[in-house]
Amino acid sequence: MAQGGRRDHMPPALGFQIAMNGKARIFEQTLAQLGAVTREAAVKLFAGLRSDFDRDSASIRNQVEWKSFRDNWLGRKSGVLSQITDNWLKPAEPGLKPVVGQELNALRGHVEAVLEERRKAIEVAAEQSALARERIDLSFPGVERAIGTRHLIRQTFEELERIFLSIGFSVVEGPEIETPYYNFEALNIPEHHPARDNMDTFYIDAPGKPRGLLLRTHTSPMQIRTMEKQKPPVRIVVPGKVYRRDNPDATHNFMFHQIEGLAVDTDITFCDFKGTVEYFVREFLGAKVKTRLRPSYFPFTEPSAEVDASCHVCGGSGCRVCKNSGWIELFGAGMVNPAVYGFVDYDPKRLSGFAFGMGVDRLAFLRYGMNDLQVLFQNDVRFLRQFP
Ligand code: 2U9
Repeated sequence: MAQGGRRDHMPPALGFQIAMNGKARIFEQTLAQLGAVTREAAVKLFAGLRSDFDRDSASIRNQVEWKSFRDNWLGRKSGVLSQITDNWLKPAEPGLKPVVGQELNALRGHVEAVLEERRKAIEVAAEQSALARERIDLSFPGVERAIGTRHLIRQTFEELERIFLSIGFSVVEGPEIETPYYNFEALNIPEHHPARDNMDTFYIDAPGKPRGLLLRTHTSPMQIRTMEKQKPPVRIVVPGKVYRRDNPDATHNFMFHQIEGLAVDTDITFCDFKGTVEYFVREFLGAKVKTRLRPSYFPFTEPSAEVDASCHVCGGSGCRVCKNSGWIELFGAGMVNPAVYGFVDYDPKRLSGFAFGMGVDRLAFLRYGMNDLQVLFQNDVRFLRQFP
């Protein structure tokens, strides 16, 4: 398709690859100018146009090209067929007019029919390729959404709660921000009591509270609140977060988790206390584990005890976990100090009870043989995935 040759350089589908005579396209000239003075010559010109049309229409690829091609052939002002009407038919010699008219009508019918055929073919092809593109492959594997697992601390809480629920305790929860009264005084820890030393915490200025508020150092305030509201018998466990001013290391943190328990009734004895503690230890660490009580001190219990369990790793013969003692310190407990009843309007002559408090992080730490408490708070999935 050399320039100045028989074809111009327009893309074929635009429909201008039509025979030229000198400079002008043939339909821009009259038949006389083209030297077509006989029927045969006119018929031959139409045949040439038709074959140009057929060739170019075959190369239309999409709807945009089709529209442009249609306008070039059927456009009302400058379409090929309009120009043939103006330049060939209208000025034709009277003797040629009928044949030019017939040929023109035949060409128009052909052009319209082929264009319609091409339009449908392009539409079908476009639909098919859209279908292929948008086809949904039902055999394709679905998107797997990881829903996560419960944190080891949450799992341990649930295990502890299950054990105490099974022997008639209820679970209650309370606020993490407390008043100094509920956190200390009502628990028989007056100001300047040495027990406050290891319960230093975070204080919050609050309007109307000259002594401020604090982050609770144990969940015990909730036992006081429960006894204030509820008459005995009381059998509750209180799980939750507690805070102390501590520097984080492998065995300490400024926030940790506790579950505390309280049972108060008219005839609760040290025997009930011991039996409950032993039942719990066996449920939590295994039927073979033995329990030992050592004397201790807490302002809110009297007498107080540390509860030890025979080492669940070596069975009591001595190992690294129990530091060769055969025993592991589990938690603190005791009979409720009668002084506490005075703060909640319970009658200390008629009532007795026991209480205990355990660090949940420490229990998980012991049970799973961990060596660093901090992994519980870092949320590294390599750790979390070990406890599905
Ligand atoms: C009331 C009466 C008594 C709760 C108790 C302990 C012993 C205890 C510590 C264990 C490790 C706290 O997490 S820890 O640091 N707790 O040893 N707690 S008796 O006694 C109460 C509580 C509330 C009204």
